[in-house]
Amino acid sequence: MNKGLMNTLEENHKKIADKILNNERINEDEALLLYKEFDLAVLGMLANHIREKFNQNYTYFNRNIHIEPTNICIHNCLFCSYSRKINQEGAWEYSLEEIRNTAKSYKASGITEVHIVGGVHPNRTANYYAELIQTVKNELPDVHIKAFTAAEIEHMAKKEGVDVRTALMKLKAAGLDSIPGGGAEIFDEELRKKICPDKTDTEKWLNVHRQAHKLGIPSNCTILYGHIESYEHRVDHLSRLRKLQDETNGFNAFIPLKYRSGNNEMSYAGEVSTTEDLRNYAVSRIFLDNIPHIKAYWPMIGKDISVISLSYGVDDLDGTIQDTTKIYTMAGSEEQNPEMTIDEISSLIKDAGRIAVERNSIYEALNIFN
Ligand code: V47
Ligand code: SF4
Repeated sequence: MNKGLMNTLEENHKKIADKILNNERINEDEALLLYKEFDLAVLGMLANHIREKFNQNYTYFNRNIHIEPTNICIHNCLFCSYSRKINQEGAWEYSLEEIRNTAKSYKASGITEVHIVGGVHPNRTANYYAELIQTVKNELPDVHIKAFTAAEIEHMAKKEGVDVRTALMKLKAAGLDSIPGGGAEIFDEELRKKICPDKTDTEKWLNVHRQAHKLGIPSNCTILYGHIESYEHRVDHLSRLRKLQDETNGFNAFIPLKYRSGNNEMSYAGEVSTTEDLRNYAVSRIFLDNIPHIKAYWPMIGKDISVISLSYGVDDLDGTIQDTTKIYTMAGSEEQNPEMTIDEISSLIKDAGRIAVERNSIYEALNIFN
């Protein structure tokens, strides 16, 4: 780290910076100070130190598509712009045949991952979703299937009348390879009641991921930030994730999801600034010293901020997407048709001074773009 910059730090800030540079774990109080008192330039340098310890100068992406089987959802998350009730205008529900045809249309496309997430449908069981996975896998046998948030898994197990572990085993037998990080929102129980009152609770979310990791199914994790939470809430959230990772080591990536305020019941909260996004990426990178990757999900945050985030701890930009997801389009993201070619995504990364690496879903390098 830049010596001149280090010399300008106050004594207690210097102690924390030294700890980070010596690769020592920081505690919750220290993380709070990072959020509240540290200069963004200092945070960037500290986060970059950890980022390069884990991932050198590499920045990862993959070739992926999303399938969103339905937006019909039993829950009522106030930040959601996407869900509908049965028969409500704007609701969709694809049949297995339609999903088969979608998968078929990507046979020769070079994609390596299908990300499948939708609303928590009132009637769908674990057996139905196992069939859905099998349907996609039959068409795309070599493609990694990352599917279903903990909220969907919890509900499909209940509908099937089985426990979460049994549901996960059924999904795995059908071809599930990993689980995405959605549904975590914010773990603080009081705040969770305010923004997603009837959603899968914190302990259940953590338990789905714990059970998955124990079965050898890796997963991602997220936070929904930039609404009505405080820095204390964010640190508590990160801390619960770090604890679970100490126990299971099953998380591949952490994805901070910025609250987007378009067309939902929390629009009054507005959106946080770009500086706040960068601060959040940096503190997450520093605090989560046991999760190898920090992802900027570009359809949510936009291409421009994603590229800047590579200097604030981020080492992964998700994928090419091919205009297959609507969650953030409906919440007012600037990326209304999220799609990037390999050329475009690798050039963005190279322009930021990083080495672009096309990865598979478990972060093995497939192609390096120098
Ligand atoms: O759980 C919903 C979030 C999540 C809004 O694991 C919103 O690789 C911001 O988890 N503003 C689903 N966020 C998406 C998700 C995800 C996305 C990309 C990659 C991965 C991965 C996971 O979207 C939900 C919720 O937290 N969300 N509405 C909104 N208005
Ligand atoms: Fe349903 Fe997910 Fe939207 Fe919540 S965020 S209402 S669980 S689709």
